[in-house]
Amino acid sequence: MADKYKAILQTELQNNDLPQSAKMVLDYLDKLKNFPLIIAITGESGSGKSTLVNALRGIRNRTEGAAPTGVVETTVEPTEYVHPEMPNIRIWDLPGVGTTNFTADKYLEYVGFEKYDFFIIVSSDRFRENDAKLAKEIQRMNKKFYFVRSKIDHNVRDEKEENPNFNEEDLLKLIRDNCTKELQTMGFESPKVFLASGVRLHLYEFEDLWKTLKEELPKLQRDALLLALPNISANVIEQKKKTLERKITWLSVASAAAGAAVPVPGLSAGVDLSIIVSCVIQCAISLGLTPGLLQKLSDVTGVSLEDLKAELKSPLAGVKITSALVLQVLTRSAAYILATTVEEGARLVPVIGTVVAMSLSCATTYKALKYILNTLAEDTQRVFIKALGLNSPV
Ligand SMILES: Nc1nc2c(ncn2[C@@H]2O[C@H](COP(=O)(O)OP(=O)(O)O)[C@@H](O)[C@H]2O)c(=O)[nH]1
Ligand SMILES: [Mg+2]
Repeated sequence: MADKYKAILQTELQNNDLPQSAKMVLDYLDKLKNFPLIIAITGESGSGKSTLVNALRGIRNRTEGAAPTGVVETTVEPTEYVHPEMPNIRIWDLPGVGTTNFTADKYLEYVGFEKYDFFIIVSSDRFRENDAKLAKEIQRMNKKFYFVRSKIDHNVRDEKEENPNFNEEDLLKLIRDNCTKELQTMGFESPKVFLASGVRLHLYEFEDLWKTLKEELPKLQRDALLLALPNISANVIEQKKKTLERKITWLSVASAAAGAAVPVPGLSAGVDLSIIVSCVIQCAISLGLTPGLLQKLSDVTGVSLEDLKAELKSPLAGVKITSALVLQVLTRSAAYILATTVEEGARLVPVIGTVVAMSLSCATTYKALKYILNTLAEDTQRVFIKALGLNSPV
């Protein structure tokens, strides 16, 4: 949590003004949820810009709501695509630099460069002069840019056809070195190029791009981007879990502080169920476990929805999350936690079934939430492996 908020919150808690503290935390979390991150995807026509826009939004080309893609340039003016689950993340599909007849400075003016947080310049073969001019102009405007060399899956496939014993690492190095050299001759001292495939984000170096963004973006944007990112690796899923864990900690404080007046049967009189429910929903969305997101994953990977669902163990995964369901799972998880925590378990729950009848402490609710998150994250890891297993790399 931002230090400023932390300090104020501490004071509020010391003064024991719980409703005020709850408001603080909720305001902060709201800010996090609504903090805008605006990404521009640019490059030559046909380089794979629109495909990358779709991949970042977790949807397949040519499905409903997807940015139009194809061999013919389809984007003639900047088009905004809102992330389907996180409306604060906006990805702009910009027209191909070469298609507009603008010089780099006029192009940037035309696309309204001020509003973007950073640019991704996509190229599917050589980086062209246009790309370099654009990058320099972006730099001159004090904005950040990243080079992405796309369609690497094609290069790998083509090379494999010609030489089945080829070494993928060698090929990737060759492509990377080539791109770097080109950009160096165009005046970039040590350009960073990320090799990627817009149709298979989990392969190659897309994760490295994300890691770089993580280091360079301000904290609020970093967390927003992480939670919106498709599950491209086990590591990304683990980091999502950690980020959500931090949110749970703060939401528990808020829930405990705000909930005093909203007692729910089975739950501590001091816990606000609506805050807990929205927290669980947010976890399911970020981890890609809502029915809609599982369907999209099935569309993107070609693995059937049934096969993906077979990997789910949490009763909150792949279903519509309601307050009643959350309460049920929460109390069941709490019973499990209390029963497996020797000291607490022995003292507090002689018979597991009675836990529903009694009130859960805020601390137990917090632990139960973390337990729920763990189970959801484990489901996500299994679904991720399943989704990749049948859709093996080229
Ligand atoms: N195999 C593969 N095809 C891609 C990739 N990126 C784009 N394409 C295909 O290349 C064509 C042009 O892509 P598009 O996203 O429309 O390019 P844009 O003009 O830069 O927006 C489309 O047919 C895409 O399906 C990629 O990384 N791998
Ligand atoms: Mg396009």
